[in-house]
Amino acid sequence: MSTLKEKLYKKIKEHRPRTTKLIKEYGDKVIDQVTVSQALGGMRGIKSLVTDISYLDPLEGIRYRGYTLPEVLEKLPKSKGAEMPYVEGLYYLLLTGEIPTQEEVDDVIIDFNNRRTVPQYVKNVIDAFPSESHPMAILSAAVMSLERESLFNIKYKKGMSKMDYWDATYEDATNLLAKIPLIGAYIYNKLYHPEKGHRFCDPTLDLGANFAYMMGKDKPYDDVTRMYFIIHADHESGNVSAHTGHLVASSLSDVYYATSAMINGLAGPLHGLANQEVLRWLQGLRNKMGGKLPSKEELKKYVWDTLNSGQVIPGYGHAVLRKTDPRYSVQREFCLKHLPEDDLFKYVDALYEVVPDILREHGKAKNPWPNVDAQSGVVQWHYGVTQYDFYTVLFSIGRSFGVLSNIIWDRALGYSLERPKSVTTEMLEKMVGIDTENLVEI
Ligand code: CMX
Repeated sequence: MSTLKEKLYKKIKEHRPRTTKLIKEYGDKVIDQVTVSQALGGMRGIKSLVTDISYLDPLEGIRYRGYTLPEVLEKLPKSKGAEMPYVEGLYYLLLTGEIPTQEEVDDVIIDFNNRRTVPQYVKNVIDAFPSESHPMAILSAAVMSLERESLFNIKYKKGMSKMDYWDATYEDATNLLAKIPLIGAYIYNKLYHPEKGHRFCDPTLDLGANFAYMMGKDKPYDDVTRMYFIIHADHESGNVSAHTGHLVASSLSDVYYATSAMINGLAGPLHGLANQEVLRWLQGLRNKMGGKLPSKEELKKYVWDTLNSGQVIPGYGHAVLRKTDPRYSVQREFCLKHLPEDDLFKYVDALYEVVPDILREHGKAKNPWPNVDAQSGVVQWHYGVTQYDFYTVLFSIGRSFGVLSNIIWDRALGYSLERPKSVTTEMLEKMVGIDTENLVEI
C-alpha cells in the first residue's frame, strides 16, 4: 500500500464513527429549512451536503481542508526553482487533510507516474471526433471510454464488501487523475497542432511540468499549470460540476461515469465555460477599440451595452461568493509578476475598476465582484494557449482532483444514494395559500 493510501485508510477509520454517531444519535435534528424561492431558485444555500474537503465562505472564499488558497500555495512542497506546489501534493492534502512532506509527495509522484498510460482505444475515440467538435465533448467521451478499466465494477460484480468500496474507488480515481492530463494534452495537440504530432509524457517530470511538456510549452507554463489545476480543484460540493460528480457516484456508478458527467456540467456558460466567454468578450472589446486600451468611459459603455442587450458580464458574480474571488486574486498576483505589460491583462485590470460599480447600479447581481474566470483565460492566452474553447478542459482536469477526492470519501463514509423530494407547482401554491382562480396571464 502506498504511503498516501495507508494514511487515507487511517483517516477513514478515525472518521467513520463521527458520521455514524451523527446519523444514529442526531439524525432528526433540524439544521436548515427550505423556502419557496430556494425550491424554485436552484436550491441556493440549502444546507444539505456534507464534505470535509473544502468549504466556501461567502466573504473569505475557498479553504481546502481548512487552508486558504495562499496558505495552500505557500505550505505544499514545491520542486526546485518552482513557484507553485506539486499538484500531487494537493491530492495528498485533499484526501488526508495533512500537508505532505517532500518524501510523501515524491511517493505520490512515483505512483502517478506508474499509472500514466492512455490506452490506444482512448486515442482512437479522440481521433474519431470531427475537428470542429468542442474539446469538452471530446474530453467527456474520452473519459467515458476508459470506463471499461473500472476496478470498482469488477470487484462489485464479485461481491465486494461496502467497507472496501473506498479502496477500489481510490484505485480508479488515482488511475483517472494520472491519465486525465495526458488525455487533455492529447486533445489539445490533435485539435490545434496536428502538424506537430503528440508529445509523449516524460516520466522524469511531475504532473505540472509534464503537462507543460506535452503541451509544448516552456517555463513558467509548468507553474501556470500547477496554479491552474490547484485553484480550480474544489469549491465545496454544491456547484454544478462537484454536485453532478457526487450525485452520479451516489448511485454507485464508477468514477468514469461520474467524472464524465461532472465534465458535462462544467461545460455550461454559467459555470466552467465562463472562462472562454470572458476571452470572447475581451476580444470583442479589443477589436472594437482597434487594439488600444479603452478609456474608463469607453469601458463603461461596453459593459452597459452588454447588460442592456440582456447578457451577463462573464467572469463576474457568483452563487455563493460575495467578495472578489481569491482564485482571481492568486492569478492577478501571478500576472503582476510575470505579465504586467500584457494587453489583455491590462483590459482585465481596467474592467475591475468599473464593473463592480456598474453591476451594483444595474441592481441584479448579488455579487458584483470578479470570479475565477475573469482572469484565467488571460494567463493561458499570454502563454500561447489562444484556443479559448480549450480553457474549460483545463478547469476540468483541476476540478477532477476535488470531485474524485470527494467521491472516495463518499464511499468510505457510506453516503447515501441522493434522492431529494419534488413537489408540483399546485402543491406549492396550496402550501402558501395562493388562489389560482384569479391569476392574471403575463
Ligand atoms: N452580469 C449580469 N447579470 C448578472 C451577473 C453578471 N455577471 N451575475 C448575476 N446576474 C444576474 C442574474 O442573471 C440574475 O438575473 P435574473 O434575476 O434576471 O435571473 C440576477 O443577477 C441574480 O443572480 P445572482 O443571484 O446574483 O446569481 P446566481 O446565483 O443566479 O448566478 C452566476 C451566479 C455565476 C451564474 C452569475 O453571477 C453569472 O451568470 N455570472 C456570469 C457567468 C460567470 O462568470 N460564471 C462563472 C461562475 C464561476 C464558477 O463557475 O465557479
